[in-house]
Amino acid sequence: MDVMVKFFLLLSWKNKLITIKKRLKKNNMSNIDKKTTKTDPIIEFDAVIVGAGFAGMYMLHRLRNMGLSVLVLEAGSDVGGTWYWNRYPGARCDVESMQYSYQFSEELQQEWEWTERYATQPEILRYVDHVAERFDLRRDIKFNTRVIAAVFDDNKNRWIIKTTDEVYLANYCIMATGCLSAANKPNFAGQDDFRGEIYHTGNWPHEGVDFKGKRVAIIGTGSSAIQSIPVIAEQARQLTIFQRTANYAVPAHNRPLDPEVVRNIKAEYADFRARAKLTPTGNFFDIGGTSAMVASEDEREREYEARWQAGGLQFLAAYADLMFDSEANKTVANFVRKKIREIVNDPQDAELLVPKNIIGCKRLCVDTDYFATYNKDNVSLVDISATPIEFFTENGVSVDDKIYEVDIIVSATGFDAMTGALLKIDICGSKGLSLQKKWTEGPKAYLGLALAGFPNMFIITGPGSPSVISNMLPAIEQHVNWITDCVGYMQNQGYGRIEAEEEAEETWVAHVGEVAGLSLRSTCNSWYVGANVPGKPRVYMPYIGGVPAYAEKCRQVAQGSYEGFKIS
Ligand code: N01
Repeated sequence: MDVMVKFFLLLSWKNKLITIKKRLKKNNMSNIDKKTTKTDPIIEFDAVIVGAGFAGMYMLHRLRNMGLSVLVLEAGSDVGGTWYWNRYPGARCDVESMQYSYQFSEELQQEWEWTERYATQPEILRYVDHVAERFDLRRDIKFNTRVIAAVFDDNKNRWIIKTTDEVYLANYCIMATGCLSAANKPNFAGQDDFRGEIYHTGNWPHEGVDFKGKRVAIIGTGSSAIQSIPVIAEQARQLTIFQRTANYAVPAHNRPLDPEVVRNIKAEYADFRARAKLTPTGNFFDIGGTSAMVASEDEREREYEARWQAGGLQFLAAYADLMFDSEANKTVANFVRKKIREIVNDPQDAELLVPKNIIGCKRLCVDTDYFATYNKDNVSLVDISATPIEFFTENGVSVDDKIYEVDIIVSATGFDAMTGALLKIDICGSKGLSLQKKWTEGPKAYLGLALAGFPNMFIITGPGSPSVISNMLPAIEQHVNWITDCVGYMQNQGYGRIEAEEEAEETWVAHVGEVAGLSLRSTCNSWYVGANVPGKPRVYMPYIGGVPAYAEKCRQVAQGSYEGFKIS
């Protein structure tokens, strides 16, 4: 959209606003009948937060406790964000539940009882429901409301935020839109011709899908597919998996939580959390030796085997150089390849399932019976690495001139990660600068938190912050705490406008790129670099300099009166 169109849009909104009955700050959502879609819009808030996942919920709690008027706008019909949408069979978190939870309230973390080492998606939804009730969050969340545009008003230093029905004003606009929330739905030729059902794992129907007796296709072999394939294979008559790139997965060894382990962690939860924050990914992992290349072959095998038996993502914490030295990486990749060949009976399938690339470059998956599922009679694998899916027909999927007839197609094709949810909103900052334009060559953000040219806007776990390569819950809390302190500082000092300086942003973005270049993580076609979405600029998006260094940088910026920001 060009600048003039934006200008007229802005004008039309302003005119519309004049006709809208003004309600003053301090109004809260309890005055609205949330059940009606046509509300008389409350137009002015201190802060509008977009998204009611873990990030938006905690942001609301913090800002409201400061006495600010806050509204959360959420497209879904309830809280939960990624866990609200990702209801596919087998969905569960691959970060251990005792660590994948809020820590801002000691009472909350003491009272909540997780049942399994890795929480299922329904259990996580029960947890977010509990949090929403406990902190009375829903009264300030407007559900079924999608934000379609946000424009900064330079004269008033505030945001004009447009949903499908309404317009809101806010001094601060905080994007809690999630890193993995915009589904990547490849446009397969003929998909409208297909007479069966098509689902995307990231947008799963609430009523579930009945696979019993059905012939099912799954496209993709990322984390979502790897979790859902064993469960769907139990129900479907025939399951055909279309694999473009083989993926590494390590066993979860999920189990009910041992009450004694829980008691021990809870007895020193704050300390446990503090120790986790000292690790590169913010997870309390058993971190191994400094170099796989220094260890003997026998030592390495013992170490990898012990970690394989222990299960989970800490497998890759065996040695500190695994993600930096390709020879070290090969030792652990070969270990997993050997395991895959041992598990999968059919040698041809096994070879197709053995990944050829760097382990940990794409996100490591954590599985339950994934590779063993290929030994089932009703499961088959189709290699589409050289011959992609050509088109869908009325009754199936065509690859290499062969039609695979199916009743249901499951697209486990992932997300337009980190930038997709933000770019879906027409965001226009100071002096008509659009986010689309700013990010033409890839995302740029100061600390992954704020954008030069977009005053009074914050992004929770945005590109350029550890976010997706760290434990998301503490990452969210760290950002929310930082933003809360920043807004508090602005209020206390009587300031009305804060904006990242272009130079500070450029320096940070260059640092993010430089650090990424040191790691093997940036060397493959992963969603971390945007490779899964055709036409997306290739930039390594998360910050991999480690959680402690990142948190220290954020602390220093705040302590230095928000160094790198223009404040007025
Ligand atoms: O998505 P993905 P995901 N034709 O992008 C394939 C988090 N998560 O939803 O690798 C054919 O990883 C694509 O192939 P390729 C976690 O961070 C967490 O599984 O691009 N195939 C790939 O195999 C994870 O990393 C949890 O060649 C196509 C697959 O689809 C992230 O979400 C659970 C294609 C997509 O894999 C994303 O995981 C689930 C096409 N046109 C997810 N386009 C837990 O906490 C894509 N593919 C457990």
